[in-house]
Amino acid sequence: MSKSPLPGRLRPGSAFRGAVGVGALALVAAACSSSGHPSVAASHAKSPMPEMSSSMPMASSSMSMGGGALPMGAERMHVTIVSAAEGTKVTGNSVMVRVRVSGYRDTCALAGKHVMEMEATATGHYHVLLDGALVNMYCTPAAEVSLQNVKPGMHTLTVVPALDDHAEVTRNARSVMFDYAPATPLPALTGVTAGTPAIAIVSPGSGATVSGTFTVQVRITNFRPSCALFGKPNLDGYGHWHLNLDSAAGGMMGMGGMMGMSCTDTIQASTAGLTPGSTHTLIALLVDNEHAPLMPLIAARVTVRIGT
Ligand SMILES: [Cu+2]
Repeated sequence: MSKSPLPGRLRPGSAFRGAVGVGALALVAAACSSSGHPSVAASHAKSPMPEMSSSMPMASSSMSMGGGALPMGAERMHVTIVSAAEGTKVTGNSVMVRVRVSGYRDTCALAGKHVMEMEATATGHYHVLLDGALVNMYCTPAAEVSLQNVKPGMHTLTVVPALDDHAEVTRNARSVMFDYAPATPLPALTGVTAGTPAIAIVSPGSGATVSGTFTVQVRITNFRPSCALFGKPNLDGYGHWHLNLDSAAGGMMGMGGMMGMSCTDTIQASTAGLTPGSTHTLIALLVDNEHAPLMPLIAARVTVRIGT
């Protein structure tokens, strides 16, 4: 996989930072685009977001980050940064951001699910970005962001309301700057070389029935999952994994169907929003720090039945 950001390759985050500034435009542009997710992963492109190289990188990338048209009501999804206060000096090696969500119900249980048009903006979660790069999705009143591999100095945290399919309401994003002045700086992590990375699903087993909240366990080899590196520049041999429902080829680098991401060998998944008796495919895929799937795709799949 690629090393730290290559010249000429836009990081999703750096483009997103621009997109926040043109949020209103992005919303209009997204509303005009056809619905559905552009298939990024399916193109087997090396760059996670090839459409960024188009002649309108900002509008195009924000549409891509939005995963297509934003449904009606998305403009009512708001977030407030309760803390940290603007200019806060952070001497520890993580920063806590407290968030209040309004206009929608904050939940991770429906992430990656197809939620009907009229209800699509009733639920969602929020994304946290560090210096414009996506760290993770959250559905709790507070989010802790590691400052591993972050240089001392001023940095920007951005909180964005997100739909269940991870489409971002960029117009309603909120940002705060903080001053990272570590008392005891973390040693920087550097890339490692290992064999060919692999991932396997240990449980549930093929054909298993799953209900409510259930655990998906994987076995990862030749790869170092790291939560501290979520959203940081890529390092060889490091990343994490995403659990997707039915597809790894949706918009936003395949994140349209993402139920969650993990840096351990388990993730808690939910059958909320899925029809009892239906069958679905769970896909565990290895991704880099910037959330782009490793290419060629390294993924494991298991088909499960949704219980009552
Ligand atoms: Cu991720």
